[in-house]
Amino acid sequence: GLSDNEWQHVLGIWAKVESDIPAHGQEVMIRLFQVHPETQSLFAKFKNLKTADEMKSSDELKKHGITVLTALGRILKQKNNHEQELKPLAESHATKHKIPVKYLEFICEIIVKVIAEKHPADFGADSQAEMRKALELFRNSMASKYKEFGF
Ligand code: 89R
Repeated sequence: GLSDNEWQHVLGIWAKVESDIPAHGQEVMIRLFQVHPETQSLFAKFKNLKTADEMKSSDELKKHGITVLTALGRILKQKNNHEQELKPLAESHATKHKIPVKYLEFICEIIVKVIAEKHPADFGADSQAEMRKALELFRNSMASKYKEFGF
């Protein structure tokens, strides 16, 4: 797990993400689709978006980015006690959307990169390492829930 101090830093950085959730969410989703196009094909509603410009002007994509980062923020704020928030998300992503753990790794890495680009002065190597640790905890919990759901 993370120490109290590490959680404090992680949530301090997350407050910066929350200063503009739509812009961060949009950037994360667009980057995910560009770097890992196989992830875009999982969304019936985004399959038609071809260029970064089309993605940028999609209200649906913007809305989804907000949904994802809001859900992740809620989980991070529970620190090590995220079971209740995490369970329904693990269930839908395992049994309904069928999202491999590998893809969770992709998006977590992209989230770190997007924060680093948007907040270079506040998100140095140590902060990045703390955020990676928090996201790894999230992914590990998702992976173990996935197993419970037989995925
Ligand atoms: C796919 C990661 C993640 C990844 C989908 C992926 C969309 C929160 C992928 C629709 C798909 C497909 C849907 C359905 C979906 O369903 O639980 O409307 N996700 C829905 O047809 C993540 C992460 C978080 C997260 C949510 C929430 C919903 C949702 C909330 C709606 C409610 C529900 C991890 C950061 C594959 C591209 C917090 C990825 F590969 F990146 F890991 N979701 N999603 N997602 Fe998804």
